Amino acid sequence: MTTQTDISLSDLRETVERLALNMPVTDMHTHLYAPEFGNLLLWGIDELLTYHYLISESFRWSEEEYSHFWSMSKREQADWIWKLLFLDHSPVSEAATGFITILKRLGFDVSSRNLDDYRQALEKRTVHEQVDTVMQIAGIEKIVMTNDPFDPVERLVWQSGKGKTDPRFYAALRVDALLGDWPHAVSELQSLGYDVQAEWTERTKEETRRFLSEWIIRMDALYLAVSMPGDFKYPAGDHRSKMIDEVMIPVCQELNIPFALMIGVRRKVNPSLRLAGDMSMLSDVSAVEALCRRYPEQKFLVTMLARENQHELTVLARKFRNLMIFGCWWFLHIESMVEEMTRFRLELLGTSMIPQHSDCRVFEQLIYKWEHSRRIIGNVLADKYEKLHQSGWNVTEEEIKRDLNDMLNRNFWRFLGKEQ
Ligand code: HDL
Ligand code: ZN
Repeated sequence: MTTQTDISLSDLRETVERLALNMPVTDMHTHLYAPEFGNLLLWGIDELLTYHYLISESFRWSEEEYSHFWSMSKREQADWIWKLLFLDHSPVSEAATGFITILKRLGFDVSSRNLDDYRQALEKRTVHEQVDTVMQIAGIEKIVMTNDPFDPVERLVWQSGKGKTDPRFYAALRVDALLGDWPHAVSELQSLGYDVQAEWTERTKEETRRFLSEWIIRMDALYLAVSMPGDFKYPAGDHRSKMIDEVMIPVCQELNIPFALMIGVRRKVNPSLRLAGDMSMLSDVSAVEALCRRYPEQKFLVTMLARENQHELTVLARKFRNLMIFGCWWFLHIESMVEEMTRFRLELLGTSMIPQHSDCRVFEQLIYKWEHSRRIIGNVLADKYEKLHQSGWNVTEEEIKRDLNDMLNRNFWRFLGKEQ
């Protein structure tokens, strides 16, 4: 029995915060790429400022023509956003404050507000240096990418065999079009040499399963992922239900990987905003319930986008051990929602959930998305430990580390059957 380090009540909160800030993390859903993916890996000041979250927030302050904005260079767009969201108005939104957190943690003089100084400092760095620096600052040990074989640029990287070069980066196969845009998926699959038709024939099912299996194996994908609008109903006898039942679940079971469902996005409600034009919508938790009940041996990673679905989804996770809820997704990745969701998830599930993923698109975002979340997760945990302490249950430093490691790493790897 190792000596457990008792902690006094007065030191408890500081100890939890320190451990929460320093626990290495597996970030199990991001849009980041390993350096081998070239320009798919976004980093640096202009990419950070033109993050789609900041684009939509900027347009609230401007009558600028959307088309004129999109005709600007990346640097001109970044200058426009910097003026509107940082100089003309205080950067108090989560994404704007996040940019300031990044500047600070990269060691820049935030008070100078000199964008060109920040740009010049980063322009002296290589992408490999920046990846190493940012992962070290943010305390990120492993990153799961979002990988799309229908993206011709990305496909080339995999076909060249360079996709799995960096051991810190893992793949997740993302196949929204198979569920949400079948006609497009058919033409893509045909162009890749799969014998599929729009009609739901046995051959088409067999070939679509072959496509998924071959890419999961090529990428060594940790899970199969889809995002869907909140109108997802299951079972429904529609294309989505047939694709899930007759193609996706069989492949996940054959290759023993989880199926990740990200539910509640309504795409392109304002097409002029492009990637920034998506919206959240209420979803039907009973669809997840039906899947978990129908496939008790299949592991489901699930996150939903509407705040209103979160409590019911958390209660559902109490009913199905093959359901692992994860993250505060997208519009929920704001401090107030991370606080609210982490608190009731802990109160309903204990530490048997994955409280956060970053969803980063630009590499340095790891710094703020994780620092803000770590502080909140630590603070909520400290509240719970203090309550235990007052009843005479004194958590030790080793137990705090265990709990944090479960939520920030091991729950994910254990759910994959790949205990780290
Ligand atoms: O579909 C998704 O995975 C979402 O995370 C979208 O990529 C969204 O644009 C996003 O970046 N959210 O954070
Ligand atoms: Zn995402």
